[in-house]
Amino acid sequence: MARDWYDLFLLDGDHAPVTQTEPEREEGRRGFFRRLRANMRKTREALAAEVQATLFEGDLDEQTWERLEEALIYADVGARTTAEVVEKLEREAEEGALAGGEALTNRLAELLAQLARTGDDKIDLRADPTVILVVGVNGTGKTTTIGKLAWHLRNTLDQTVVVGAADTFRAAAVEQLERWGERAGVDVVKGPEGSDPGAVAFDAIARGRERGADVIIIDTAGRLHTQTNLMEELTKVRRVISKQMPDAPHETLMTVDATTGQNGVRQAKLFGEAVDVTGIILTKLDGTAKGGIALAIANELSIPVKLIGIGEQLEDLRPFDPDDFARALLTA
Ligand SMILES: Nc1nc2c(ncn2[C@@H]2O[C@H](COP(=O)(O)OP(=O)(O)OP(=O)(O)O)[C@@H](O)[C@H]2O)c(=O)[nH]1
Ligand SMILES: [Mg+2]
Repeated sequence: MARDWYDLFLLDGDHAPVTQTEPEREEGRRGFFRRLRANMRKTREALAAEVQATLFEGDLDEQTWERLEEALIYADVGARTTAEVVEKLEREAEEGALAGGEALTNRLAELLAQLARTGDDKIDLRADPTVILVVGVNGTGKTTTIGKLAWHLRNTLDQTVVVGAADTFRAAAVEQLERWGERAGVDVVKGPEGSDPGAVAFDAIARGRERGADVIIIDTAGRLHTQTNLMEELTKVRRVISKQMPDAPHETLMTVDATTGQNGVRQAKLFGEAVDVTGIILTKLDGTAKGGIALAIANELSIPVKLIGIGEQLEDLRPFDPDDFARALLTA
């Protein structure tokens, strides 16, 4: 069943944060899945209908597998991932291991999830404090995601959070983060407009340490992976952080907008080279019929997808669970 927040974060023994009973957690997980299915409606309607039509009707022949491949590629599952999965499914079907549309659909979901699963998809919060740097292309959802993440850390896991507004490019960016800070009940550290983003990151970490914060999250200005000078600026922010705290940033999370499709894979590669991205947050999955991109990214990059955004509400940021995700896309 779905991963919840307690499954995503690794916390040390002093924080025994699970305040819910097992049945409450189960209920929460079921709720997660229902909402995931509902919000992924666009992809599900496009993909599940086609998969059902292909796997439930008529004989399995060459055309079946071609049509299935087309449907998966249309949903942006990616050519490589699609080919791997369909080939396996075809082989297993020929061996007679899978009888009927339902068995085939379930197995397809399983195979997709297997490819998308990486061993290392937790967020380790055991460092004291843990520093999380958030990067990504303009408008991909960095600031709102930080707001939601801070809210969950504080309200679900009882963590003390300080957020650094190192997007010093626009005054509106700092105000946006401050509004989120108020909503989440966390401190926001800012500098004057146009100040050096590295200096703000430095101050945020200093303040976080002073206050005994558990987690410090640094927001950065959006930039294109092709803007060399801005990518260098990001490398510098990262360097300032590591100088101040040797193992930091403990996580560098990158937001990727799912509606940009395969371009997101390219963005992630280049950001990864500049700042050693340790996890992807795939946003706006609710707004696309091409939600298969989550599976392509998870399989084709060696960077795990840790969180997904499936809408604009607080509950719409959640841990990524490949099994649930594949099932939510394929079952009508
Ligand atoms: N539908 C939907 N909208 C989202 C999601 N995540 C973020 N958004 C919206 O995307 C828009 C941009 O989000 P921001 O958080 O400002 O993006 P940003 O990366 O900080 O942008 P810059 O700082 O300008 O680079 C906002 O309107 C968000 O509400 C999501 O998962 N689903
Ligand atoms: Mg922003």
